[in-house]
Amino acid sequence: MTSPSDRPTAVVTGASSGIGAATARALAGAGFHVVLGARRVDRCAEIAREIDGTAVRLDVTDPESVSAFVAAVPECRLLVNNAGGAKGLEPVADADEDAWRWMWEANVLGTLRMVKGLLPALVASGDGHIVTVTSIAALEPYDNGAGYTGAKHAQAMLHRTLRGELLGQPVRLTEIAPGMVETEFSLVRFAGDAEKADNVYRGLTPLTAEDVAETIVFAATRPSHVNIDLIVLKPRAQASAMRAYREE
Ligand code: 8X3
Repeated sequence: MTSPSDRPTAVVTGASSGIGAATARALAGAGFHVVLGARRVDRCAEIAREIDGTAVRLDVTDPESVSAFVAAVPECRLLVNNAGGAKGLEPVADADEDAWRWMWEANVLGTLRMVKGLLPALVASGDGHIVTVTSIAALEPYDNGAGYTGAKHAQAMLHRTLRGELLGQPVRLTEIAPGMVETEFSLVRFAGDAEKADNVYRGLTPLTAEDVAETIVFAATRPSHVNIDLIVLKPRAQASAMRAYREE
């Protein structure tokens, strides 16, 4: 695959919905050729048609899928590590090992695989940029969330380590750490239980996927010498992972 024009190429993982889909649209609006990767490639293809981008199937938990994806993307200026998520919300004493394993695979090893695969192209671009969507769960612990906060802390450490290791290389590194964003995130966390998912955002106005996408575009469109290290964004009604104000 080659870039269909002289637009710089941006890769967005987890691009079939939520923050990933909104970011793909926003980056296209900012002049990027966006390669959308996700397991649900049919949804990516619909968005790709809309924004003149490209859809490629991607499961970041599968090394072979990542290799095939990377082989289809010879040029890359911007990588947005957005794929990931949470499964479950229970005390450590009741932790489900399979859920923890998936969270590690999707958030940590998925990011590792994408970075390793696309780093040569990002360096070769002469002006590369890695944006990793972590979470406020990468900044603080919260009750019942150790599987997810542990994975997000590890993902953030991977990302932040690159900031030192890549010094002298033409690659910027931005971490985006959102709090409550109303997407499929909670539906996935609660295995499709819509009532539990809705309850997370009850009585307050959460961030939208577009709110997060706009911050990513802001970071990605600064001049090349400007590295936005970390953006933390939360709804006005949220002070921390465990403390929010809700209208009854
Ligand atoms: C999502 C935010 O607070 O549910 O990453 O962990 S939180």
